[in-house]
Amino acid sequence: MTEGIILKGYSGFYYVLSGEIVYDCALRGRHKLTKETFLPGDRVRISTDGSDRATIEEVFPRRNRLVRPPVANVSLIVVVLSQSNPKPDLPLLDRILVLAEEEQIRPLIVWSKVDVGEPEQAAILEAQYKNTGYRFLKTSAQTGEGLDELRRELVGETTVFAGQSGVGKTSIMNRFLPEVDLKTGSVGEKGRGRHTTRHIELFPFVGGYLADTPGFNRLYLPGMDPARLQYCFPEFSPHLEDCRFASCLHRREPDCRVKEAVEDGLVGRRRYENYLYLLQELEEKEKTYR
Ligand SMILES: Nc1nc2c(ncn2[C@@H]2O[C@H](COP(=O)(O)OP(=O)(O)OP(=O)(O)O)[C@@H](O)[C@H]2O)c(=O)[nH]1
Ligand SMILES: [Mg+2]
Ligand SMILES: [Zn+2]
Repeated sequence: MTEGIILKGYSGFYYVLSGEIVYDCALRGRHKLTKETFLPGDRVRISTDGSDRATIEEVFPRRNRLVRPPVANVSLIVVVLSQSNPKPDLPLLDRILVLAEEEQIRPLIVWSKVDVGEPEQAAILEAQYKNTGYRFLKTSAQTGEGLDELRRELVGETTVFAGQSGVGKTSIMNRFLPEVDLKTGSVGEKGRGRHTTRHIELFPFVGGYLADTPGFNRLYLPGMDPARLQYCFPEFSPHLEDCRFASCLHRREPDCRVKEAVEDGLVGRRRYENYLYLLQELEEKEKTYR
């Protein structure tokens, strides 16, 4: 018996890394019957017969799981925003950040393509995130700028690269894993550059793992209590206790300290507007399911 991590699954079989060896694994009978799916990132116990084939005997409890991409035990989400083309989609970024907060995954925001973009525009957008505590890094897969700094952030982490299609997620990963040579696309070209990345696989890297994600331009929040949304905006937290009403959702209630913080420039206005938008979306979802 030995322990390992699922790197990739394919029609009922799994590649499991244990030590230096990648085992080709089938499931033990009872796991085949339960419809539960195992994901890249799952920690497992396997039995081997001395060859490179093995059987998954047991799956350990997960710390978390993402639906998109389907990966378990994620500790870091690198959200990639292009400083050039495609234009940064802040509502999408905020959705990913809310998801990360909900799943207790540390987010790191990476500006890509800084060799071609406009730093002034990036700085304006970044100002929206003051007092969030989120870190921003600048990178270019073209020139290599910022990649050493990014690599240091990835040590020991199970990292998912997320963000719009065409921002350069796969290009960054290829700089880190040149031997893998993942397929990249080009922005704007018909049929290419859009969702070039399809398969989910974890790649060992600096003591942790990296997963690429097919770009998405739409992301729905999971069903969550609308009252929890405020806690997914870290820059709100110093103000939440001081609103007049304990039940304040920071919308039209009087004496709302969050709204004051927006007026005082302590909370980014676009962040606040995205909060209101997501709040409404969650409330509508609640109505439909009730
Ligand atoms: N100038 C410049 N172009 C880049 C950079 N990184 C990526 N690109 C280009 O941007 C395009 C898209 O890059 P990808 O790495 O495929 O983007 P992606 O985020 O993986 O896209 P999806 O897989 O569709 O989600 C390609 O044409 C890349 O050559 C960069 O740092 N600088
Ligand atoms: Mg890609
Ligand atoms: Zn309030």
